[in-house]
Amino acid sequence: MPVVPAATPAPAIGIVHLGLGAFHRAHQAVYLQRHHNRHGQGGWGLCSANLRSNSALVEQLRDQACTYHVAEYRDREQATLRQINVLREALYVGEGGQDLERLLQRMAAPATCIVTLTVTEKGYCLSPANGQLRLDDPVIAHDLAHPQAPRSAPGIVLEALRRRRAAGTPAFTVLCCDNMPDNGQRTRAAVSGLARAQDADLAQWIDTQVAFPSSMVDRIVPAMDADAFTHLEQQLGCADRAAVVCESFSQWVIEDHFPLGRPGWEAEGVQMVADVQPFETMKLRMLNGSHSLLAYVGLLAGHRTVCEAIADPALARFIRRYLLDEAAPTLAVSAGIDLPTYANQLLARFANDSLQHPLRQIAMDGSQKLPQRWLHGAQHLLEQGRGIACTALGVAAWIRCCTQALPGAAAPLANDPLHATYADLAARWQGAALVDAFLDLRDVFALELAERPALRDAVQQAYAALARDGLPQLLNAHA
Ligand code: CS2
Repeated sequence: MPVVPAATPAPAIGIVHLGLGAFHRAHQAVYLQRHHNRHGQGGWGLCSANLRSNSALVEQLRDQACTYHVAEYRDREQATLRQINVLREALYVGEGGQDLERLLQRMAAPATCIVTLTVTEKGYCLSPANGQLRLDDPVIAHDLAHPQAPRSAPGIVLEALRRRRAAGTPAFTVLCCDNMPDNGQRTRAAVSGLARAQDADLAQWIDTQVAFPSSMVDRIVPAMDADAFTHLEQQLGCADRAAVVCESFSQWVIEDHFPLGRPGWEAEGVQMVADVQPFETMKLRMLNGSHSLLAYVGLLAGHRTVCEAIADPALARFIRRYLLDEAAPTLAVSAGIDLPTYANQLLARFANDSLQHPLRQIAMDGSQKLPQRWLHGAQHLLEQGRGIACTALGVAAWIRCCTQALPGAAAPLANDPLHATYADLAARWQGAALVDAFLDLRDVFALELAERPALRDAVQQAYAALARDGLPQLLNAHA
């Protein structure tokens, strides 16, 4: 199998990243590595911080001088193993972490030109339905009380910007790489919303001085588990406990607004554009929308992974129908891409069985994901007088997964910021009343959508049909 070695010496740090997880290591770091390998001297190195409870990964990386491997699988037979050395420093600022001051110093340093983020949707502490900062979020409340010892991603960015302003250092550019609509604007809303609640002058400086370009990121990167490490060792002879496995496909579209400069990403295939929105909406509704649909419906059907679920012919037909009838028609501008071809490529990517991508990983945090993946599109379809049968079945399946034990498991899904609320609703209601209570969750279903009888009817019907007829019959009806 081809191995792509890393050019030495490693580059100096110019980018600080928040959210040192598998996706960052297999996406942004790979683009920077390719850039560094091409240019040798003068590349851009990374200092990356983990904000959640993964101190073990940070320790592992430190033990191996922050170098690691990325295994890119085209299919079972063809993989490329890439050596990464652009990661220069790994920090841990989650619970019990000691590196916050180090991180803030790095972010405030004049050599840092860009701060990038992959902290997942919930890491911005915004209401998923309207994108406003949740001042009642406990982490935000903490950061308001202790602005110089922040815990949230927006709080950390804000404190670093405060230090730069105080030192007369120009602001870094903030580049969000999470799957949110208008992700640059949402990140700005989080950071400047927090600033406004503390210091009007600082908020004003942020509004005028800080660039928040949007970006669309795409690469399927399952979380690593014991099986994945074993597989990597047996198949590729790579015994690296900080390695990541991913598909060979990768896409990155970025709004070109970097006042302090940026890597020459375009040479590595990054699309630098004036407006990311068409790409972002397409990816959120087509890829992520069908991923979530596959996750909830696939879990109810008793499947474990994406490749297993898409190998089920009834599910594959259902997902294709969603893509072509309920996602593609909502995309006014198709980003210059032929949507039926894009849909076929997605189905082929999902079928890549060299990746074991757990449906549960995609199903987590549904409250944070559903608005941009399904509901904005559903609103559009209903405005056009079109049907939303696939989306409605998705919502019904999501409610089931959040409130009833899954096939082969003892309990419902539990990984969502609204988990306690779901449990409470499930204890009080059932059937149509439970569905109504879910549709009344204002952080998920915006009032404008929730008030539409066509939405409520479609979800109620799908939920009742699931209980009455069962999933196989429903999926057949969609064929
Ligand atoms: C997935 C994404 O976990 C999820 O919710 O839909 O992580 C997906 O794999 C990536 O966005 C692909 O680019």
